[in-house]
Amino acid sequence: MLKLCGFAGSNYYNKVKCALLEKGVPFEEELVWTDRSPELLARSPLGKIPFIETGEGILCESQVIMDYIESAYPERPLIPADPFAAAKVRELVTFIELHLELVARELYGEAFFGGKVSEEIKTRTKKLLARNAKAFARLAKFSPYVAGAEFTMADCAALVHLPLVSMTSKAIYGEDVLADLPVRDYIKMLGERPSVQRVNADRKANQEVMMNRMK
Ligand SMILES: N[C@@H](CCC(=O)N[C@@H](CS)C(=O)NCC(=O)O)C(=O)O
Repeated sequence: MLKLCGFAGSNYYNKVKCALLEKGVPFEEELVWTDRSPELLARSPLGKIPFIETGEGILCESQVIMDYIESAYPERPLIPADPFAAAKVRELVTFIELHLELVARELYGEAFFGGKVSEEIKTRTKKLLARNAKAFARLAKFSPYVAGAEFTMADCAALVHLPLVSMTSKAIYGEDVLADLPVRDYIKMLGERPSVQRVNADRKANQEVMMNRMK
């Protein structure tokens, strides 16, 4: 059986978990914190989570894991069969992660963990986020799913990353960089899915554990 390793407070972990649940792939979870221990680095070369254990070995990088799951378990696909439509879904995932989540990540230290981010980084990130959010608005469909009529792996990504980007920009700049998009209604709609309810419940429980560890 596949083993998903990491912690449920992580957005990248939850993207993979959402896909496994949506597809009905049996899996177990192992709670792994990112402690940079030699044991962790032996399993995940950068000490990042998530990674998965398969019968053939370990895989890291959430999008690689998503693609592996998709080809190893083709039932209940999260990507269209048509090559161009499939590429449009992957384009959205890349766009959300590279141009929104990774940019906002520069600010997480201050937004969520009591740290301080330099004014220089805040100014640079603000410009980038504003530009990238406008570009994302040109790509995203929200009709009703982020890539169009079907639930796809892009929704697994949007579900976990977009609220973080909104929360971060609100915390640091006092305004939601995604305010012009129907993110709130979209996330509410996704919240009706059993997979999303499980992901959210486990995330909340894990976040409490995480906060207690940090005390
Ligand atoms: N590109 C990676 C990003 C994963 C990632 O950033 N994970 C975070 C948790 S949300 C992590 O492991 N952080 C610890 C670290 O960077 O040392 C993926 O898609 O899996």
